Amino acid sequence: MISESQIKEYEDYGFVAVSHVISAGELRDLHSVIAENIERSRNITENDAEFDLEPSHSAENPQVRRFKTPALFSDVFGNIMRSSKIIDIVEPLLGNNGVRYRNDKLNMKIAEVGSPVEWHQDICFYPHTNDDVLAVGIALDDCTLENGALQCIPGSHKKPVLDHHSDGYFAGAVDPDDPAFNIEDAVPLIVEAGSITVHHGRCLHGSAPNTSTKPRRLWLIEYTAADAWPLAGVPNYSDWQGYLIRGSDTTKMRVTDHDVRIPFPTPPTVGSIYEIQKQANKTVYR
Ligand SMILES: O=C(O)CCC(=O)C(=O)O
Repeated sequence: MISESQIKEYEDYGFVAVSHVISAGELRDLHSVIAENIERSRNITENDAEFDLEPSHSAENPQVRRFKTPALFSDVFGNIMRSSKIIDIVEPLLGNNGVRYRNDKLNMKIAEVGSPVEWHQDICFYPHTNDDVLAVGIALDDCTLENGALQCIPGSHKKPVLDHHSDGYFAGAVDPDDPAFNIEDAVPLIVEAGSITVHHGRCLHGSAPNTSTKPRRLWLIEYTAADAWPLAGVPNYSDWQGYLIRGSDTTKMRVTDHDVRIPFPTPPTVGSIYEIQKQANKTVYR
């Protein structure tokens, strides 16, 4: 459950952490699905529908940077994605307008290797008719500054959305020299394994490389209000209906006035966020 003061924190800052949501048994099950999939990744040499690989990945030393949509590939992940304990937290944060799953990904941040994620606002990747869009981060390891904890800028969700284009292409990252971006304002979300974080789709966030000897696995699940429609269209309407988790299905769209640019034209390096951000001219971590 989420308390009134945590809801207020989310509204004021654009992010909130909730402790002890995932049990030790669930963590064990999630870790064991991950271990099986890392074994499977030994046969993979290129990014595909399930795996995004670190540049140093090999069959001998498998290094998966991201598992794509584990909630759709694994019941262990899928059951948690749909569980009441997560949806009860998310529902009020989406304004009690229903809850729809959008996408999920498990960012692995391997010890001493894990790639950074440049600063961005998620809604720029998938603008919707309203901005009741958020991401839940389920900490599968303790998240620390050294292993690349997610960092957020408080209040950024209430400010104008920043430019995420470079050289005329969508680059999925803000220019660190943008006068509206100040990394000094960043707050690291230091949480224990089993805790969750929630950040608003407009919240500016990023994370540094993992320089520690411990992994930082963060499973991010994106949810939207049931009446938020993706401006890029719905690729498969029956999947879309199946992704409604709470509330009633509707073909009505709620439109609010917001200022997001469409993420086109796509850059030549299209793919996951790590590939898209290669398009950015200036970055914080590279
Ligand atoms: O894994 C992280 O630290 C952040 C990931 C993120 O923001 C994203 O994948 O959109």
